[in-house]
Amino acid sequence: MANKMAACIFCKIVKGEIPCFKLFESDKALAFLDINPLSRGHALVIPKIHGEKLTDIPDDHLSELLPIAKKLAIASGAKDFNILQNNGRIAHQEVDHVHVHMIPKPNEEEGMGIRWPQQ
Ligand code: DGP
Repeated sequence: MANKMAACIFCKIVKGEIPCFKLFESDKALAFLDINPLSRGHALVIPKIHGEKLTDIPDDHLSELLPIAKKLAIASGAKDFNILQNNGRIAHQEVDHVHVHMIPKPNEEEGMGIRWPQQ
């Protein structure tokens, strides 16, 4: 486990060893923009403790993630959005540290109403 944490990209982001565009932080969770966004404002919400899959993280850390994703969805200004959480390679998980995607969808009438300057 110690080796996996040392090599984990998202653990390095939590420790400040790799930069990110931080959107929100609490004692147990961190949210930042996805480096390879599917849309403007695509954000990731992660527990600060390391765990590869949803089943590896205690409930009191998991329970923060969805409310943060909801705050980010509201803050993005997007009317429509996806919340995704992948577990395992067959389920398209690439980074082995639990993360929730918040992916704003373009508004057909107004275009993307995302308020964040980056991307
Ligand atoms: P998934 O397929 O669910 O494991 O998605 C992993 C996401 O993580 C993918 O959309 C790209 C993003 N990602 C990978 N490395 C980094 C990084 O170093 N910084 C940031 N901000 N995002 C990353």
